Amino acid sequence: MNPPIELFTFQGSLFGWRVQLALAINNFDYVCNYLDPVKGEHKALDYVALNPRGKVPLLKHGEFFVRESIAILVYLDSLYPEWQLFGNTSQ
Ligand SMILES: N[C@@H](CCC(=O)N[C@@H](CS)C(=O)NCC(=O)O)C(=O)O
Repeated sequence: MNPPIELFTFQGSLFGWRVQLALAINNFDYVCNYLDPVKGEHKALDYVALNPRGKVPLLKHGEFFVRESIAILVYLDSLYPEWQLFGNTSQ
């Protein structure tokens, strides 16, 4: 996958797991950056520059950023029409 998918999350983040599960189900290659919430790494200036909400998960795909877990799943669906977590129909 070019550019690579990068995920920023915490160890044990339920919202991060949601995204990691979706990535794992389809064997997506991605780089996982674990931030340490105890050290406040999600509030550090370099991270807040990427995600002004100061939260995880954050998906970076090239210069495109998605900052909410469900939105990330929808974005992944849009990248891979052959893989549809949400499906294409109402059934
Ligand atoms: N609705 C957001 C929730 C994200 C969220 O609350 N993440 C938590 C970790 S599970 C977080 O970043 N907490 C740190 C903070 O709020 O300072 C999503 O689904 O992505």
